[in-house]
Parts: sequence; structure tokens; C-alpha cells
Amino acid sequence: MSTLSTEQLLHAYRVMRTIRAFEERLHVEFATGEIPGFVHLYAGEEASAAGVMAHLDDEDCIASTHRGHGHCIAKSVDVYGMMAEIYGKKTGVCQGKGGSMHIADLSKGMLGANGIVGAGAPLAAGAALAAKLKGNRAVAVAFFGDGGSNEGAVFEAMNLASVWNLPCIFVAENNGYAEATASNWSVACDHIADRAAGFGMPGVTVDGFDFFAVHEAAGAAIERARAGEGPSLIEVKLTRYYGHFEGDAQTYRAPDEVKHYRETRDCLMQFRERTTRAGLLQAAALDAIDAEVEASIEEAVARAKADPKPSPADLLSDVYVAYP
Ligand SMILES: Cc1ncc(C[n+]2csc(CCOP(=O)(O)OP(=O)(O)O)c2C)c(N)n1
Ligand SMILES: [Mg+2]
Repeated sequence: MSTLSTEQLLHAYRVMRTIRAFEERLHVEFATGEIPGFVHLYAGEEASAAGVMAHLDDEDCIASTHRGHGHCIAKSVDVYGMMAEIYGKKTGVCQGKGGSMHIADLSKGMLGANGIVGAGAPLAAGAALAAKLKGNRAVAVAFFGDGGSNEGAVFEAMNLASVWNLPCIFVAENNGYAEATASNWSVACDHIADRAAGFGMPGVTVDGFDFFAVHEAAGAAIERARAGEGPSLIEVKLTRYYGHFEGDAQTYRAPDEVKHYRETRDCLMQFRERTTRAGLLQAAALDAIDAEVEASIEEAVARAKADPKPSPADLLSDVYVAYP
């Protein structure tokens, strides 16, 4: 905790608070019926994205999942552009053609959210191979869930990352469920991190409600990758505060399951308590961030709602990549 500067601590809090406010607002807005497509909220899992991304810059790549808003925000993708994208507007980061599950911003090293479970891992391994060949000390991070951790594509990517000694970090966000299926039923081992041994890489399990635990584990894995020592697996144990998708009745969860986590483990609550108790941050500074973030989300929603949709002619652009 004390190794982080005041500026870094405030940044981490701002990232987590922005994700929370973004997702809580989307939860409300989605219910109005104005947002097209599917939305999977990341609220509750903020410390994972913030803890990992604190070590990355624009040169480093990440590959995300269907639950990708938090990863995008922590990777500095523009919040208004994301909101407009989710509303399907022309001003969105992908001109409104991607929506929630296909937000990408290559200028930020954000290779994309992904509707195909486990499909981000090979993309990250490819980006890590590119970084290795360029020799620029960049790394790539693959995020996937407990469900994604059972996918063959993830195993193949982990195997090749190890065989090629790639600067690739695999982050398994274990929120206990894949849709309605509990991970203690669908994952064959007790800890996803134990699978690392099968691919000859280190694996650790960390408390995903604790920003500092994630930050430390990610820092070690990323430093290792930058030093040319190869890939790692980090299992981050956490929970999602909302359903699998917006509209999920969550009949498979105990009635007060989320309430318990919110009241006793919440990552923002713990971060605030620990940093203020240790005298590292002032509550007033955190309150000010809360207010600024609320205002920025309010503005993002208002602008996104008012923005134009793509026109039929826009269908014909962005079909192929234009190489300079
Ligand atoms: C290859 C593939 N199989 C199945 C699906 C349907 N599907 C979408 S999300 C999901 C669950 C993913 O669970 P997990 O990886 O734990 O991520 P979480 O939703 O918990 O963040 C499934 C099965 C899909 N999109 N892609
Ligand atoms: Mg899951």
C-alpha cells in the first residue's frame, strides 16, 4: 500500500469509482429499453481491472471479455465514447457499430471486448508475440472468467505463451458463475491458478475485493514478463453485483448473497477505509472524486442519448482495416 504515491492511489480510486458509477447508471438506463443489445455489468469486480491496469500503459495490450466495460475504463478508453458506443451512436468509440460487447480502442492498447468466451486469450498471446519480436518491453494481458478458463482456446494460448516464453499475463476473473453455472461445479480443480503448473508457468490466487492484493500480484507477473521471464496466471476471486446480463432474474443465487459481499467486502469500501485509516488519503479528496465522477457519467449519458445514430451508408465503412 505504502509503495504507491498519493497520485497513484487517487488514480486507482478514480478508476474503480468510474467503473462503479458507469455500471450502476447503465443498470438504470438499460431498464428503460433505450440501449440496444446485451449488457453484462462489471460492478463488484473493479479492483481486478484497476489493480492490473495500474501497471500498464498504451503500449501494453489487453484482451477483454463480454463483461468488458471495467477493463476499458481502467485502460483509459474514453468514458463518453464508451457510453455512446453502448447506446449505438455514431460518436461511440467504434462509431456505434460494436456496442457493449465489441468496444475496442487500439490507440489505448484495448484489443476489444469479446462475445466469444475465451477468445481473448489467443489475441493477447499474439500481441505478446508481437511485443517480444519488437523487443519493446510491452506486455499483453488476457482477461477471462471462470467459465472462460475451461475453454480450449485459453489452454492453447497458455501453452503457446509458455512454449514461446511470451510476455503474456493470463487473468482469470473467478466470480463464481458462468451464466447460471457455479464454478465449484464446472471447474474441475479447486483453484484455477493451479492450472498454471500444467503449462509450466507460475500461478497465484488473489482476493479480488482487495485492490492492493491484485496490484501486488499483477505487478510481480508483469515485471516478470517485462524481464523476459515469460507468462503467468493470476486467478482473481471476486463477485459480480448484478446478473449475468441485464435482465437476468438470478434465481440461482441466494437472496442475500450480493448484499453480504456489498456490505462486508466491497472493493471501494475497503480501499477507502484502508487508505484513510493509514493517513494516506483524505476522505474529502475521495468525496471530491465521487462527485466529479458522477458529473462525468451524467454528462456522458446526456450526450450519448442526444447523439445521432450511424446512417445506413456507415454500414459500408470500417469493414476492412486500412493499413497506412
Ligand atoms: C465460446 C462460447 N461459449 C458459450 C458462450 C455463451 N456464454 C456467454 S457468457 C458465458 C459465461 C461466461 O462465464 P465466465 O467466463 O465465468 O464469465 P462471467 O460472465 O462470469 O464474467 C457463456 C457460456 C459464448 N458466448 N461463447
Ligand atoms: Mg464467471
